[in-house]
Parts: sequence; C-alpha cells; structure tokens
Amino acid sequence: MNKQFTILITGASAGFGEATARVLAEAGHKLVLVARRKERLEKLAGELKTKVHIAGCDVTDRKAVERLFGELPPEFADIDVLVNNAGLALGSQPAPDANLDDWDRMVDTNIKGLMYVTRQALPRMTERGSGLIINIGSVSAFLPYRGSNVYGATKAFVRQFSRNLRADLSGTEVKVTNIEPGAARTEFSEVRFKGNRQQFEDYYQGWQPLEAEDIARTIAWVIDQPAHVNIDNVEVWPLDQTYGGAALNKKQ
Ligand code: NDP
Ligand code: 8X3
Repeated sequence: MNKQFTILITGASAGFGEATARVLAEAGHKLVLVARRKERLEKLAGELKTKVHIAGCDVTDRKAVERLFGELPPEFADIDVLVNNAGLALGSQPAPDANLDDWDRMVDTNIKGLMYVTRQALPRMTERGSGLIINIGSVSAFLPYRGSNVYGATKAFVRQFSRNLRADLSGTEVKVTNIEPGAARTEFSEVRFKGNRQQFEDYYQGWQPLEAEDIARTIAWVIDQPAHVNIDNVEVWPLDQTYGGAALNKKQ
C-alpha cells in the first residue's frame, strides 16, 4: 500500500463490508464504518488496529445520510474512498408471487441509499481533486435468473450509474469502479431467505461460493492502483458458478 486513505464503508457490520474493513485496517487506512447495527460496528472497531469512526445509519434515510456526513469528525471528514457496499436481496419468488414491500426495500437500499451516500461524498472529492467511488454491484446486473427480478434490476442500476458517474466526473480526477461479485457465502442469503437456515444451507450445498475476503482483496487491489488508472468494472465469480443457457419452455 502506497498511501494511507480515509475510507468510508457502508454495510460494514457483516459480510463484504466487515471483511473489507479488516483488510484495509491491516494496510493502515483510516476507516469510517457505517451500518444500522451500531453494536456490531463497535465490536469490530475494537478489534481493528487503526483509527476508526463508526456511525449507525440507515442509508435509506436521506436525512440520516446527510447527518452522517455533516457530523464526521474533522480528521475523518475528507473521504478519499467511498465503498458503497450496503445492500440486500429480499425473497426469491418469481415476480407474480413477490412481495411488493421487499421490492420497495431493495430499491430503497440498493438504489436510493447508494445515491444518497454518493451524492454526499462527491462534492468534497471534486473540490479536492481526488477520490474513488467503489460500488458493489453483482453479476445479477446482467445475468437473468428466476427470482432475481428486482434485485438484479437494482444491480443493473448500479452498473449504469457507475458508468454515468465516470462520464460526469471526466476531468475531475475522481475515479469510479463497479465490482460485480457472483454468489458468496455471507449473511446475504440469510437475509434473502428471511432467516430460513435450511434454505441457506441447501443453497450452498455441494459447490464452493466466494468468501467475503475474496471481495475485500479485490477492493484493496482497486484502491492500490496508481492515480492515473481507473478500474471501471470487475466481475468476480466463484469457479463453480457460470452462465446457464437460455431457458426453453418445451410444451411436450
Ligand atoms: P451481508 O448481508 O453480509 O451484509 C450486508 C450489509 O449491508 C450489512 O452490514 C448490513 O448492515 C448493511 N445494510 C443493509 N441494509 C442497510 C441499510 N438500510 N443501511 C445501512 N446498512 C445496511 O451481505 P454481503 O456482504 O454479501 O453484501 C454486501 C453487498 O454485496 C450488497 O450490496 C449485496 O447486494 C452485494 N452482493 C452480495 C453477493 C453475495 O452473494 N453475498 C454477491 C454479489 C453482490 P446492517 O444490517 O447492520 O444495517
Ligand atoms: C448476488 C449474486 O449470483 O446470487 O448478488 O445473484 S447472485
């Protein structure tokens, strides 16, 4: 690691975000850790040997996100890197059976939450003339599968928003990266299957998913690139997951 940065990670209380906090703390970066479950962040901060500021914040709450940035202590106020990681899938039913509240929450978190946090972070980056936004998308942005409906569509938003940000930020020295993981074993699937432990275990049975650390290392690698290099899009797949063919609805 060449430089020590101030890095804000949303969704740092579990999965990719927590693993990323651990990897980036080892490299000596200052961290701002954000999630709703503040007690988890407190425990994590206590284990990290770097300067950490924690903030309990629901990214779907626009005012709370504004407060989060407005109340950053001076030594954490200049965010060099934003890792927009907070997100979720809820439910895996095909669209006719899906729960509209689940759809709302995925849109609110994966799209609107990411928008709110990005909009708060950007002006200071452009004023300072440096910065990096790392968005956590998903292979579901472009890989249709049964039950992905709104979840995959929110990640398609993340993909295109990342590219549109690149266009807007041309000439500002602010970089944008979209990382698109395939299936990983984290609390993500507990949330998606609404705590159904059997469904969780069945899903991961017989193949090897990604681990949170695989994505944390990818994030650290993106951050390590020299100032003139922008990694635009990274797909990270488990070897055991790949494309299926187009589905045929054979009548007989
Ligand atoms: P986890 O469920 O393990 O972690 C999700 C994190 O997001 C938690 O820290 C949670 O914290 C936080 N979060 C959720 N909603 C909010 C909210 N409204 N406000 C603030 N924080 C919130 O999942 P992963 O680590 O696996 O997922 C992280 C990201 O990676 C997500 O965007 C997900 O879509 C994406 N992804 C995951 C894949 C996987 O297979 N696991 C594959 C591809 C992409 P808290 O509950 O404390 O608020
Ligand atoms: C989650 C990855 O493959 O379950 O974003 O859609 S996958």
